[in-house]
Amino acid sequence: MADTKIHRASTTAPVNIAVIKYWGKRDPKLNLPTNSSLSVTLSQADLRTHTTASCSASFPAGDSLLLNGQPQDVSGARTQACFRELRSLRAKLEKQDSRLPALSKYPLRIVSENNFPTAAGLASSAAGFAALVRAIADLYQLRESPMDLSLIARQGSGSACRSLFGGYVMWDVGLEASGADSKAVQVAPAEHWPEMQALILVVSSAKKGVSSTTGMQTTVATSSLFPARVASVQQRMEEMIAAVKERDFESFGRLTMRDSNSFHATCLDTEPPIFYLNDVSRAAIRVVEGINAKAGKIVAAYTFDAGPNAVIYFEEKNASAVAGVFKSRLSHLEGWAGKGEGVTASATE
Ligand code: 2P0
Repeated sequence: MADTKIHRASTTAPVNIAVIKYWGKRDPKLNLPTNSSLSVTLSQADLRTHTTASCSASFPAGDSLLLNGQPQDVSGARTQACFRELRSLRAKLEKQDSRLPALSKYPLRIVSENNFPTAAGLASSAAGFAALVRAIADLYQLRESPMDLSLIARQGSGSACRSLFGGYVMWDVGLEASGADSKAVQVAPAEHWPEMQALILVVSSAKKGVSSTTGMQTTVATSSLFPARVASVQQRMEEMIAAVKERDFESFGRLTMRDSNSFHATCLDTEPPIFYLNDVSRAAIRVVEGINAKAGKIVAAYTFDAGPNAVIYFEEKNASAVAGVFKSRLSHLEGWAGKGEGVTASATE
């Protein structure tokens, strides 16, 4: 009898915010980076993508994807690469066991919801592709590990490979031209550093002006500062891993802020220049500088992705000195007052 059943699996994936940034591809087709990166996974209670993948022989031909209720184009090379790799792993299982339904041949229907602004520099593509890959892998009952799946998610969006794990996650630059070793690994689980918190200042939920993909390609092609950044990032990576392992917040914070500034410096050095930070972002930097000066040490660390929103890391014991000060200082600024909102996320889970 024909299989007309609807097969379905649902999952969620968290947002990750890099403290050592990915910016630059050595292979744009395979999303192979120019340097390793490291991120902190945010709590899914606050920021996450929820995705349901279904497939059925009874669906009309063609794969589809709905994001926040809007149909998305799935014909792009990145989405296609994810679908192709996952189908091929499922087809292998079906070949080994002929009793399995031929899900690899059925049209896929993906439905995703973000509980945060899409494409506003809040790593939406990271959680989005990670959830898409995991939902289809679950639907297909694949046995691949999160590390194996990270190789697939990376092809959807580079930073997505880091959203398949909780805690502190490194994406290894890898050496191979095939990309087979450019995967994500967990450096430490969330429980390792439960004191870590993140305050997210949503300065603007508008879609960003220059997409990360275009921006980083232009930086690689035109910035003379960029090679210096790549040359220094590996050393910073090693120091960051040590800081996480030792729960050394001062080193973690110093390296986080240095790396964010180095990344935005290469953006400004790009032709034409890319401005992700705005006046509210710069005000947030000054507030962090003030908090740290008052404490006499680094108790708060800012980082900015491809947009003006700030993520401030701090330890729970300094919550009132950091989150409290932010709320009182920034509330008078235009762009923050009214539409600005702060989300305090437990940094990891
Ligand atoms: C990061 N960003 O490490 C850096 C910091 C933005 C600034 O990863 O082209 O959306 O899809 O591989 O992953 C954003 O880049 O780029 C990003 P693609 P992606 O989080």
